[in-house]
Amino acid sequence: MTFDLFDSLPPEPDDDPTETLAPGAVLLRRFARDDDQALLAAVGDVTASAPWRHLITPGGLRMSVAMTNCGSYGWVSDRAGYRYDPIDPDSGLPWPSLPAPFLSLAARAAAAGGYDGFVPDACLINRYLPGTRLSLHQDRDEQDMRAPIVSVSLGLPATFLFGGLRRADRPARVRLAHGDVVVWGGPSRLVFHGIAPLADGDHPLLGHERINLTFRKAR
Ligand code: MD3
Ligand code: FE
Repeated sequence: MTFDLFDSLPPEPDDDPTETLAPGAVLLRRFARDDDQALLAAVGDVTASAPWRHLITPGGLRMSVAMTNCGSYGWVSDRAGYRYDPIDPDSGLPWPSLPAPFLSLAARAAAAGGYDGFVPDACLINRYLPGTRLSLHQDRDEQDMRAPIVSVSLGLPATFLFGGLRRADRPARVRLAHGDVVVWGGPSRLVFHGIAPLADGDHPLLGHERINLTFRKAR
């Protein structure tokens, strides 16, 4: 007998904006649409203080995703490893604080996904251009795995790769479009996941870019 995250899910209509992808993983389609301009203005404020950068993996490879952070902690990677750091290593200053529209959206989305009282202390912001990819990984640098991660997709659509609890589990493919929010908690908190190489396109607000926000409780 093998345990399969995708077993025993009831079928749901495709136009339902709320879809359970797996136990603990809830897709809220277009949930952030009405907030897109406020969210993107706040991303601009954050990147004015903490500019986009390409982190180096512990193995010495430059990530194709450009990243920055806001909140009390930022996720960083370098030759020494992965960690949450209260200081932006590029500036030597604390990361910009979480903008009000970020906190509001994260709390509303988490509640809609079944997590009341979610207060993130970190937001990793990822920027994709055509061809950018994010290889299969787990998010396991956070202290409290009972807290969910809330992700917000903006701009060009992406193919999200949604695997299982083992790296070798073959990932399902889920399209994430502008304004889509996913709440990842419970049994889905430690699944392997990634983003397939971004296809080119032209988004009315973001042109050739995709931006992803992930709200986390790091400590
Ligand atoms: C499932 N970001 O920042 S968002 C990441 O689109 C990350 O930039 C991707 O993976 C992106 O770590 C995917 C969806 C996502 C984010 C975090 C998760 C799915 C997750 C954590 C646990 C399980
Ligand atoms: Fe991740």
